Amino acid sequence: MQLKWTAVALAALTLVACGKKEEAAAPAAPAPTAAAPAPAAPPASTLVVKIGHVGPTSGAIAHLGKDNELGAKMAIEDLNAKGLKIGDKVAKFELLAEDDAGDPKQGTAVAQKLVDSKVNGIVGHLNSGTTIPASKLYSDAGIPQISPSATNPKYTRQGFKTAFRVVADDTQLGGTLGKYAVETLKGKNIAVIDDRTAYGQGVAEEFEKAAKAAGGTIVGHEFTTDKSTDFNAILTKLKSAKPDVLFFGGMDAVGGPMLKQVKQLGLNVKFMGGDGLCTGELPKLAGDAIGEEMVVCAEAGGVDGDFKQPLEDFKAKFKTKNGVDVQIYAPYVYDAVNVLAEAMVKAGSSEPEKYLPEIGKLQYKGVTGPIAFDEKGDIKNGALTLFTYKGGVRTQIAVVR
Ligand code: ABU
Repeated sequence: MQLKWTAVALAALTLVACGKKEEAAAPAAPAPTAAAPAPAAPPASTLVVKIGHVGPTSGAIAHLGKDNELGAKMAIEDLNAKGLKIGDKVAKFELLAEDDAGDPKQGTAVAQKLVDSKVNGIVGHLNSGTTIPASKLYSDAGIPQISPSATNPKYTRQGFKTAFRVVADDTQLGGTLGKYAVETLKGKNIAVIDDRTAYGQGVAEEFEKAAKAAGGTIVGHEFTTDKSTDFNAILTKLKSAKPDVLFFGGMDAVGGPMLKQVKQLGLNVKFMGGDGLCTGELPKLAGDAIGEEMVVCAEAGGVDGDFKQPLEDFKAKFKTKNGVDVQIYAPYVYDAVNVLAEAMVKAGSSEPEKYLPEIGKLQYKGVTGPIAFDEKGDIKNGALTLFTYKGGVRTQIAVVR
């Protein structure tokens, strides 16, 4: 669970980060001699395929953006090592990685940059708040987009044929967690805080609906932002309502400091959250306020049975290669890139309009389990994994559908 962003990982990212890195001058080639002939130009039968990736690799959740980007880089390396053929050409995949800082405006700016670069497909963005506005640009350009982590239902409900998602959505996440709060954790008085982002607000509303439907009472719902650090006023107000469960709709960068203040105020609650909270980084952000089995959260995907081993193998390879553990969604990014490649192989083309129809027909066996899409572009039969933290380590409770 050690989650330091090591020099190894940084060095790995440097190789791929930002489209602009691709423009860096290559070292001068040595003059050809009899002993060292000039390197051969790529054969004419090579097809360059550009995959765009976008996530917040700067800002408060940069650890999650970098996690996703490393998943994309691993997929590109593996695809190139396989020498995949698209039609009669050997594909050479290139990663154009961009940083949206989790900001909707920056998200659309980098999306336009990738559209202008004529990428063949997009994996991203990480946040719902950036994925949804960017999806209009990709749709207008006809470029297939797969989000590995944006869970707001709206993303796939805009009628865009180009939008796909390889994780469950907030209806399933919030709904499952709301029911779990009442039926399993036996919560009666439930408090809710959300960060007013597309993700935080959406997942909190779904949680609240499901908790009420299961017989729980919502004793208060307060609001914060995705940049806040002081929660004393809202926590003090909620404390007076004597909650036994507190749900937070937001990301770990805010949830960690919030947990510290929950502890300082002596609030005795089960602290719940969706996938944005459920990261490997949370124990570092919350310190000893993480408690022992006090936090319950869910990842918007999950595997059981025979599918467990491929995911474990991926996580081990990720650690070896990058020197850091998977935070949460890197394996989903890895699969999303491979889904795009598989659809191109099936179509015999990397042209977006030719391979787009193949994405919806795929039955892909990924490291995160089987992937097939419904008519909206959402994963069929998506699973969730419930986690808690024991001894400061993210520990699986159950996989649920
Ligand atoms: N699903 C949590 C993190 C990303 C998002 O949906 O904003």
